[in-house]
Amino acid sequence: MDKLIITAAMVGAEVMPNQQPNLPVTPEQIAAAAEACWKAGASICHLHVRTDDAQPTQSGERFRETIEKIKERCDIIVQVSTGGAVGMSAEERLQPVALKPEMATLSCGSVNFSDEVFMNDPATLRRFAAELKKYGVRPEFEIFDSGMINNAVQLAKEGLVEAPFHFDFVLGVPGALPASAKNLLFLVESLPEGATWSVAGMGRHQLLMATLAATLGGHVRVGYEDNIYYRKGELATSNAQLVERVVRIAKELDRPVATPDEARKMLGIPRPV
Ligand code: KMH
Ligand code: ZN
Repeated sequence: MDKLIITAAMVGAEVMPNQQPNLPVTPEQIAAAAEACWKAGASICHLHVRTDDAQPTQSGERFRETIEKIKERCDIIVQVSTGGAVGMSAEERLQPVALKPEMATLSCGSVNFSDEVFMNDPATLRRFAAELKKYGVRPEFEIFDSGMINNAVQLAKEGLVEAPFHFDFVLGVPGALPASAKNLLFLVESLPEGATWSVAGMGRHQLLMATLAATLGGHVRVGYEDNIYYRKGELATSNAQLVERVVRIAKELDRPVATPDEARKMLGIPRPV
């Protein structure tokens, strides 16, 4: 098995400080959280940013400031979100891509998202893929439901994305594919040859999905974006606490954890100069 890549999704666009008081909000808080997750064993941070009053924003300036602060502290791979928050326009969502981060997400289809719809029609997918290609940014395909794998394969057929392909299964969003072992296995078996994958389980599913991925040779995403609890009724004290638990599980499974440079190699990301 490859070494285990752990992604820390520390902020997201939905969780608010009144739900998780330790949610990092300012660029300084987010950078400190990224460093703590990196120290704990994360090699990628999946990045959303917020305004000072904790509202989700895709402001290029806010991303630039946050990424600079992260890079002052550690060499973790920065993966910007192009998903942003439900309802944002494509222009808004694409702003951080022009900063040429090492990675960005590419959501592979429209999906019900709690009581709303996260819109990613075919034209949007092509546009986002072309924009990532233009700036030399490696995509991570976000898969909320099984048909989305095929949408990613279609982008490859059209030459809009290039191998090696990395998928992230986001399982357990209300309205999308539930987080279960059966669904995860089906998704893994549906991937194109040679693709790597991680799983982000929502809420209480985060721990089980992470453990399954570590066991099956996949990779793991944890953090407040997807889950604010350490266990039932007990809020996690930090994003790093959630990373630390995955590292302990990996250790017990005899699966070494990848450094950022090892993850870059696996994902086809050139080492930053
Ligand atoms: N906030 C979700 C609507 C991504 O980061 O690319 C979309 C999302 C996916 O979080
Ligand atoms: Zn996200």
